[in-house]
Amino acid sequence: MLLWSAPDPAPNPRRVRLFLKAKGLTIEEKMVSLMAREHKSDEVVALNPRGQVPFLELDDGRVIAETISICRYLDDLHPEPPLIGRDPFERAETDMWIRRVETALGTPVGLFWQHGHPLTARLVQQIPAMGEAAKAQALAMIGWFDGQLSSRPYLAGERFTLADIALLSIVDFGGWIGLAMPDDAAALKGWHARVTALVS
Ligand SMILES: N[C@@H](CCC(=O)N[C@@H](CS)C(=O)NCC(=O)O)C(=O)O
Repeated sequence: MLLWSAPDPAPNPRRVRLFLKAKGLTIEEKMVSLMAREHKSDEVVALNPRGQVPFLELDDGRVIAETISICRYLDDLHPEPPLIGRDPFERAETDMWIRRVETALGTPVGLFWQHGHPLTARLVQQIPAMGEAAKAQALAMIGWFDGQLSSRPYLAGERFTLADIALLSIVDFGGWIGLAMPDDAAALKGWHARVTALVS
C-alpha cells in the first residue's frame, strides 16, 4: 500500500497519519508538494480525479480517496483498537460526530483558508466577505464544540474515536491559520491536550 500524502499542516493527510499512529500502523507515504501543485499533475489526477491528497493506492492498483473512507478501510483491516465503533450504535455515533466536525467546523475553516488567508490569495479568486463570514462561523462552532466537551472526555462520550482525530486536525489547522481556540475554551483545551497525548 502507498499513502499519497502531504506534510503538516495540511489537515487531511495529517488526519490519516494521526489515525495510523493511534492504530499503531505504518504505511509508506509518498509526499506531494501542494505549494508546487504536484497534486494536479497528470500522474496524481489519473489516480485521484479530485486532484487532492490523501489517497491510498492498494498493491493491486485500486485507489481509495477521501480521508474518512481511507480510515474506515484501514479500521476494517485492523479493528483493534476500535476507533470507529464495536457495534452499530457506536459506529453511527462516531459517524454523527465526524459529520458534525466536517460540515459544521471543517467547512467554515476551509472557506476562511481559501477566502481570508494571505497564503491562498495567489491560488484562488478570494471573496473577502466570505472569508470574514467563515471566520465568524468557525469561531462560533469552536465555541459550540467547547460546550459539548464540557460534559465528557471525548466527542463520543468515554470513547476516543476517529471523530476526535478529525476535530484535532481541524482545530490545529485553525490555530495555524489564525483561528486559535479562545482562551476561555477550557473544555476544548482540556480535550485537545488529552487527544494530542494519545496520538503523540
Ligand atoms: N474531502 C477530502 C479533502 C482532501 C483535501 O482537501 N486535501 C487537501 C490537502 S489538506 C488538498 O489536496 N487540497 C488541494 C485541492 O483541493 O486542490 C478528504 O477528506 O480527503
